[in-house]
Amino acid sequence: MRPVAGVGMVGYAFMGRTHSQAWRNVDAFFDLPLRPAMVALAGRNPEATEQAAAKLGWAHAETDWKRLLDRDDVQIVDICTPGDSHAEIAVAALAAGKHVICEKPLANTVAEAEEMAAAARAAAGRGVRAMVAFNYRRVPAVALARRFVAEGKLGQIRHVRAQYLQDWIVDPDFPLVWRLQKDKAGSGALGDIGAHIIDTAQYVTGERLTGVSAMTETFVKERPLAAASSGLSAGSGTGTGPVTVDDAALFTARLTGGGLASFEATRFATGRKNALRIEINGSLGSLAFDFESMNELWFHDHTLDDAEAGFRRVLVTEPGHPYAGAWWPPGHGLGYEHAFTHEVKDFIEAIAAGTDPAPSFDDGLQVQRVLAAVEQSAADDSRFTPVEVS
Ligand code: SOE
Repeated sequence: MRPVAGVGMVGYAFMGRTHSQAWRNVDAFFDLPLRPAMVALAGRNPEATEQAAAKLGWAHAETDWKRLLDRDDVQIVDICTPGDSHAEIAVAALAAGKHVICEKPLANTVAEAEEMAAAARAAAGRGVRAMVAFNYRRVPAVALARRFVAEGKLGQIRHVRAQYLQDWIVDPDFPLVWRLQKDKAGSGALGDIGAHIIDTAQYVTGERLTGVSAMTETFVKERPLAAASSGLSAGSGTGTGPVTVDDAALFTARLTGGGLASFEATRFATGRKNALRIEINGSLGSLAFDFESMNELWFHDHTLDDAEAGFRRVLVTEPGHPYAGAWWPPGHGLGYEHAFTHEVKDFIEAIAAGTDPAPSFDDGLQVQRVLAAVEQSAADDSRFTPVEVS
């Protein structure tokens, strides 16, 4: 009989639902050293939490996340709340000896992320593990891109071009949900989706960003107040309120290996729904990925003859591709939800092996530092060189 790892999750909105399906399915598709048990779901509203627990597959509902820390049948705490509560929950859970998986971005500020990373380092000494949930690392094509770079197929990295494009708040009447409020979300498109492309770029290249030059913009500055919200949609209440985060963030960066990178994160790219894109150009070849075609990785081998070279599509559904073999026959493809399943699989394996999972809270802190640098650079107008408009 395998030992059981009891899970307690906080939050049940969009991310809570993705993580719940991951906990529900992971043991059915992967051979795990520990059997995850969906012990309890925590939320503030008793009725809504009970309903969500029943629907999503949790055995119990708790109305205070602190109750999860008192439960002996909970060994893992999964944090799916807005960023303003990540630090408090994660630090308390780690101190209580619970392994922690925390949604991204790790925190709302660098100070909070530093506290969380320090707590994770201390906990690791006691065999307690912490991971930040940058799910796109676990898309098979993205993991394959990392493998290609690590194998040296790209040579020296010269360029990274990363974009995360969405359009769900283009309508100025779309309400002021928590993702548009700085006190809850920390920042806007920057932290919510820019954090993903920063992590993806650092993960795939194996390099770090060493500095940035940035601009951000809030196109719609006032919005209807939100009534009850669910996932990314919400009804409007009465009155309006200020949008306190960026709608779009653009920045350039330098990489540790000497390459140059550009990043664009926006929720105003009409027609683009969830286009996390990355192109990497190296001295020996290039890679390109777009989440809207998430089962494909494009690879150009520059060592080939001119006549043969050129971008070719790798359909990342073969048994030899990362994670893919656990699912369907070649060509049948995976979706958004699978990356979350892969994430908890890797987390459980790291817990059982007594190793630090990746991305660690230190990796999350590094991303948080980049986010803060982008905000600082964007706020500094002296770096913007005006051009006379004729
Ligand atoms: C909203 O922009 C959002 O749900 C992000 O919060 C997620 O991290 C991303 O995966 C999809 O878009």
